[in-house]
Amino acid sequence: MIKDQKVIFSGIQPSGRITLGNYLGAVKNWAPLQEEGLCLYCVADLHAITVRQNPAELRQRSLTLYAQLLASGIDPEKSILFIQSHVAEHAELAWILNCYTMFGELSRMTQFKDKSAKNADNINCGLFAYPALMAADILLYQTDLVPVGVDQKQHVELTRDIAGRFNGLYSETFTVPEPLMQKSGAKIMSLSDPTKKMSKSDPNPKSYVLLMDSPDEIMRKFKSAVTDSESTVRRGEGRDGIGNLITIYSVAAGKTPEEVEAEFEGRGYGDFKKAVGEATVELLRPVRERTEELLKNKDYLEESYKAGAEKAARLAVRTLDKVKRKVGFAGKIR
Ligand code: AQP
Repeated sequence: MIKDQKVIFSGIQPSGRITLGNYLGAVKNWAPLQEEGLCLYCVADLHAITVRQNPAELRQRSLTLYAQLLASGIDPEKSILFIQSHVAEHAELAWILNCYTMFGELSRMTQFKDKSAKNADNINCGLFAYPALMAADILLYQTDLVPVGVDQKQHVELTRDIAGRFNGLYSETFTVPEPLMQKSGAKIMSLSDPTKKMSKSDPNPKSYVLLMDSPDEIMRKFKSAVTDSESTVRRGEGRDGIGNLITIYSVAAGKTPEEVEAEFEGRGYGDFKKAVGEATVELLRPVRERTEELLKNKDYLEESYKAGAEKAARLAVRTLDKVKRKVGFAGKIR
């Protein structure tokens, strides 16, 4: 495909309600990228069912997430914003790429190991093959850049290997993408166990701050965030909890971690936690309020996701047809 601009793709799963980690590590950075190239962003519902979901909740969370992405500044006139299951080419290319992805490669994926430990009664093939679907998501659009948090870097690297393997076998077919990570906020840790990342599917609600949490809830969650027995606001070995709060405050308030340490020199954890809470409340307030407004306008949301799916499918079909021809599927139907 001849491209006159960079293609940027990313997705987010409606596997829970989105957290401050998802926002700082990924979504917050998506709107500014609209000035850098053609952006495609999706609500990754096909990925979400790799873990058992309640159907009514999944449906509701997908729509809320779609509204949150709009509220975070993604402009459907500039970008292509859609729901993954509305574009059938994702599942179709994923099947083909499954056949070019090795069992050993998938077995090494950290997310698979973590999630199969957490869902021991449901280690399904979809959970195992998740990275091949993610490769399909990215490669369908000839993506150059994939903005992700640190936890997804390994999957983007596997996507690069799959693209390279396919290109090597059948000649240049896919653009080989690069991960794009933020310098700060790429991995926000759990508030109840700061050695683990903050995750929307964590069963402990005290471990995360949600985008839709009220100011009171946010303040309460930071107040009870796990820190340590010291009292200085400084990063350091074994100080994961305080280091995490410094990262959150520095991104929310637009300061460097060094500036944050200097600001809180000689002040206690109580003061600092209050400041982190307040900065987060102000950061999230406009997104929450705009989301609430958008959710009242179901017709607008429906119109927007339908238009997004149509635009995405027009691009996806081009790559998928090329792939089918290259692997040797007979005939031409469009
Ligand atoms: N704690 C985090 N810090 C920074 N970035 C994060 N991301 C996720 N958690 C953090 C980034 O958010 C984007 C969307 O993630 P996803 O929904 O595709 O899946 P995930 O990475 O598995 O996120 P969760 O919240 O942990 O979901 P569950 O609990 O369902 O597994 C990605 O760019 C991710 O890097």
